[in-house]
Amino acid sequence: MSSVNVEYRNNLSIITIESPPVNALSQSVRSGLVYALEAIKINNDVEAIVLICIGRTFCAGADIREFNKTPLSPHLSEVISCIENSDVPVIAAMHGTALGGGLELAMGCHFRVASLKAYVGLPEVTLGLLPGAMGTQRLPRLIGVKNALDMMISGKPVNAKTALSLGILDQLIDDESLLDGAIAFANKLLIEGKPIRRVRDLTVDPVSVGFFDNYRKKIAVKTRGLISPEKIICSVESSIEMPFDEAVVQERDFFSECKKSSQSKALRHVFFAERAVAKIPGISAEASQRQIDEVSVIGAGTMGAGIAYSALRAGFKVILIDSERSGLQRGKESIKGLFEHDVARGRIDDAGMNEGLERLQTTQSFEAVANSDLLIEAVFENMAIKKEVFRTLDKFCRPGAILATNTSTLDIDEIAAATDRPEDVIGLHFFSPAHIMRLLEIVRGAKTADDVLLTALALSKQLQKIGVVVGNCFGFVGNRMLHGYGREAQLLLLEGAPPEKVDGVLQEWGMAMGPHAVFDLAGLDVGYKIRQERTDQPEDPLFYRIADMLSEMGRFGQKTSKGMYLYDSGSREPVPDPEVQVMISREAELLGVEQREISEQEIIERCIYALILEGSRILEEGISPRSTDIDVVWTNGYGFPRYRGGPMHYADEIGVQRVYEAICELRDRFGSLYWEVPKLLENLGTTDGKFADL
Ligand code: 3H9
Repeated sequence: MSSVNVEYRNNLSIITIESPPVNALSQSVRSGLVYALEAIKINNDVEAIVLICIGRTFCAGADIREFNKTPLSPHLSEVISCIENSDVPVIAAMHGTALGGGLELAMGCHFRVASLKAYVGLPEVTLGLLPGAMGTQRLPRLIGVKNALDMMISGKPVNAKTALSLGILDQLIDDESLLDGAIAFANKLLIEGKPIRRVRDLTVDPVSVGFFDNYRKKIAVKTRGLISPEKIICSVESSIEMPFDEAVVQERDFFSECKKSSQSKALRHVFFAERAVAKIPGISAEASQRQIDEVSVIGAGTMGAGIAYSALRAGFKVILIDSERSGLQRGKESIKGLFEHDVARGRIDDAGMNEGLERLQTTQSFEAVANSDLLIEAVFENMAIKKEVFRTLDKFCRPGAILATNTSTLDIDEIAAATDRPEDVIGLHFFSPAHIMRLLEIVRGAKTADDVLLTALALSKQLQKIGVVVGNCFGFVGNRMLHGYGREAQLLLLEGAPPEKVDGVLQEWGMAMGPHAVFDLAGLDVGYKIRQERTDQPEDPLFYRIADMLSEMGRFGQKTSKGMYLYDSGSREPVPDPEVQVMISREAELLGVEQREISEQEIIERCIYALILEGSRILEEGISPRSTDIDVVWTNGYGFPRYRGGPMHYADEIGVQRVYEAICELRDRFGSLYWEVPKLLENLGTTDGKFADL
């Protein structure tokens, strides 16, 4: 349901948009606005118009769901032009988040006021787009080229105070009285006889010679592989070089080019996938969340400290528990260090840090955590140790407390069985560094209660993370898929592709880091220990051969300055090591693997198709209910390029049939130990199916 209403108050008219949940500018809102403006036009008593929204926010932009359909009239730019051409002043009154087309609409108004807590921004770049309703032309006119580019290229909204100082807003208003404040602002304008200010008529301040080239260079690394940032820059360049009307035609062409691109489709896919994860199929309608006020973290190592810090930043009371006094001291210091780092970055002030540290308690005694609502175990990745911790928690914790394990691979049901309350046990798989990484795998055990799952999902939001519910199996979704991806990266070494080539090709393809650099970062010993503990390893002497050898040599990666690569002291830059290359060649000879020139295409297909194959198995086994969940895991936790939408969307985009056929070829070439094709993939591949349709 969406509506645009007009109300008359004395000499003013108030246009109200109500289109839940976020007042997106759908076709019905756009046409409602045009009708409203026409109705007001014939009322000669109206001297000013206030445009405001009902609900939690001002317009959050164009309706993204319409982008897959044929554009419907009126176009947002036409609506904005109608507003700007109005003979009486129009004042946008914003609250919540005025984003994308929402801010463009406001910039078409003659004045802008906003509540103190409002945010405004042009985040189109995050959807692979550029502002397409004249935003690339109006924002530079309002706040200058550099500031406008910074906002559009980062896509990050700015708060109301910053927006006022930049010149986007004309006045801030108390949150409770936005409409009254906007009306008072309008009346003041009329009394003072302030002329209408049309942003299109402003001129853009010139920039220095070479400014745009330097800007391009500055953002090159961050925007690697993306199409829309360059379009934004070109469009902003035109705001200086072309008349407004010509520049907006070009902007519109750029917009439709970007909208059609596979990058934008992928980024829009991720946008909706990230919202869909919170809707878990099959949850009882009666289930409600449990109350969480106090969180205890067991284990004060790097992971435990990172989790504790996230919980403190989210406002929880936190107890950190460790058997070693020295471990607790280290944990406390690292939490303090994380706070200080955020203070230095301006993310929190001193008072916030001190208040946060006051909410932290440390202890060596399990009795101290008896009343906690949520307990997160983050001890060494070993089943016997974890079971012991859960037996102890079962003994001490109050009934109804949620007992979570941060295991990255182990069987949740086996851990839960160490307690008399398996329904309260859940996996919360944080990624390292826990206070930074957005992904949280929420592992549902066979007996995990629905209200525990709901609470975990709500918690992920409070921690500002994306919680994805996954089933219980070795490595869950992310690490299970990583296993196949890493295996291929390892095999490619023996077959003749040097580590820097494998990494370079995959990075160029879009991965945030190459797999060998990732394993060096995570610690080669970590994967080694996990493989040692597994009883179902394939009988293949080539399997993770090089990684295991390096680990046995004590070359664990960055932390020992040597792994697959060499690292200069204090540097994270991987340097190829000729000794490793000699070792790989020698090992290949010993194992009878013939080395050859390996093409870039083969590197990409072997690694990425291994991901898709494992993703298919995960779907077939019901470990993930939706392919979109897998995409969210990989784009948020493993550096898979968002602009490719995640492995399953990527398969849909290039054609599942093509992927299926290539995997069949790989199976015929390398055998079915790793490349056995699951029925689900075969069905999709032979019926022109898509993962999105499952
Ligand atoms: C644009 O404007 C292009 C123009 O330049 C040119 C046009 C010609 N459309 O995030 P939430 C849905 S591009 C449709 O959970 P929150 C969302 O899917 C756009 N639907 O809430 C979800 O649905 P469901 C530029 C949208 O409070 C529900 O609303 N704008 C849109 O955590 C709640 O969303 C943006 O990129 C939309 N534009 O966060 C802003 N936005 O309940 C995108 C949301 O069925 N939006 N939905 O799952 C956001 O960043 C956040 O939604 C917002 C609220 C911060 C607003």
